[in-house]
Amino acid sequence: MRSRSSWTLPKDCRLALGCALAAGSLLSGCDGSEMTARRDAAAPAVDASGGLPDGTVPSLDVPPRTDEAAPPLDSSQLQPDLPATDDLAPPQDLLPPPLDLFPPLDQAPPPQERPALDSTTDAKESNLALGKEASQSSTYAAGAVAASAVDGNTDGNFYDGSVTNTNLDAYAWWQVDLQEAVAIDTIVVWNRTDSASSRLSDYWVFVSTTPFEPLETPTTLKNRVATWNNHQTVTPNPSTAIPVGGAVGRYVRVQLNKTEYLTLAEVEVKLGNGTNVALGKPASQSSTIAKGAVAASAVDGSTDGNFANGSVTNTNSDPYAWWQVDLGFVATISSIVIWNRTDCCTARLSDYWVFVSESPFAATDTPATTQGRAGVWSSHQTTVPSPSVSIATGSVRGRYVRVQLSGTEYLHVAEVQVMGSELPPP
Ligand SMILES: [Ca+2]
Ligand SMILES: [Ca+2]
Repeated sequence: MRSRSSWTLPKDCRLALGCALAAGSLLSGCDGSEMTARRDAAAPAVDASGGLPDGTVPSLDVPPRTDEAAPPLDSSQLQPDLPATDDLAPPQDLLPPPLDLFPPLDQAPPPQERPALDSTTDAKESNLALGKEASQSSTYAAGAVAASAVDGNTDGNFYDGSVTNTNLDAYAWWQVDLQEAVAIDTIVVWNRTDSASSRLSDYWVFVSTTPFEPLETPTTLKNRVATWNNHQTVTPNPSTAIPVGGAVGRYVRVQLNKTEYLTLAEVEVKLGNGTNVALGKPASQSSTIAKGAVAASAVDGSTDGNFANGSVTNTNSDPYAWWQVDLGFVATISSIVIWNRTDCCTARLSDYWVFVSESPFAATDTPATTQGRAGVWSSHQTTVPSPSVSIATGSVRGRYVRVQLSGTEYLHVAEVQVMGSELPPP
């Protein structure tokens, strides 16, 4: 809460000081009335609706937040429905084909002939399992290795060489090590499509930061501490998107609930946005130009960029002016959303850096000293947020988030949202 009685100078002095400040480019693009408006907003005279002193209520044309703009696609939208091959296949097709029916290795399509991904970078961002180390309870044939479910190819035709296949194991399983604990939003399981798809009709999905042991079963895992579980009894046709709700884990296992061959075309692990872990956390900045423009204004939950409405930060014209927040814990961060001031001076936020680290930043740190530091994630932004920009961070780990200008200028932000999830202690 900011003080409502912080300004005690007579009005004439207020205007004079406001003009003087404007003349010194303290608030370039704003005349003295802007400072007056700001001070009036902090004075008891302002009405509770946050209206301006002249009685009008500013309207902001705020586009929807980018993290809400794209609803997750339903897997059925991604792939046309395929015929239920089980209904068509004769009973003997329910067994894995004899080895001589497997495509000879020398005839298997070389990797470069597989469908090309639109963008390797984009695919890695959307599917964290891609290319990670996978294993399974056993491997039926050389062409059906565990890695086939993380090769980026969802083709479910076994003979195209991108489908896994275990032996007829009790509680056959497949799993992947993501190499880092992340907050998972969705796991998409892609089934074999050419036959035998009904083998994947009763299975579990587990997520944990603790590795799964080879002999663990759904019976033991569903009660294991700190292990997220989900029981599926619908056959993916060809895929099922399973909501995980931000459960944090490094290891993902798909395991049958019976003795059966386990075949998977692909398993995709998609990250969640998490929640705004910066909300209400301790924030600081290089300096504060006025009591109403404190660092906490950027983590108060209001993205209102109108300075007069009292939810925007403002430093002095400092060299490498900065704002930062301490999340209070190490989080896995998926994106950082920066909301700009909107009533004026938006171009001040046209050349800045965003830093993330597990270690605190020093007050004297500059972009030059910070950007190359070990353990610091950094992003250089040269586009003015209008009014906001969502900066994808992959799944970076960090506790401290800093926004810092590249030069000497006033820094003001309406809000900084750090989307992510708290990580359990290592
Ligand atoms: Ca595959
Ligand atoms: Ca705010």
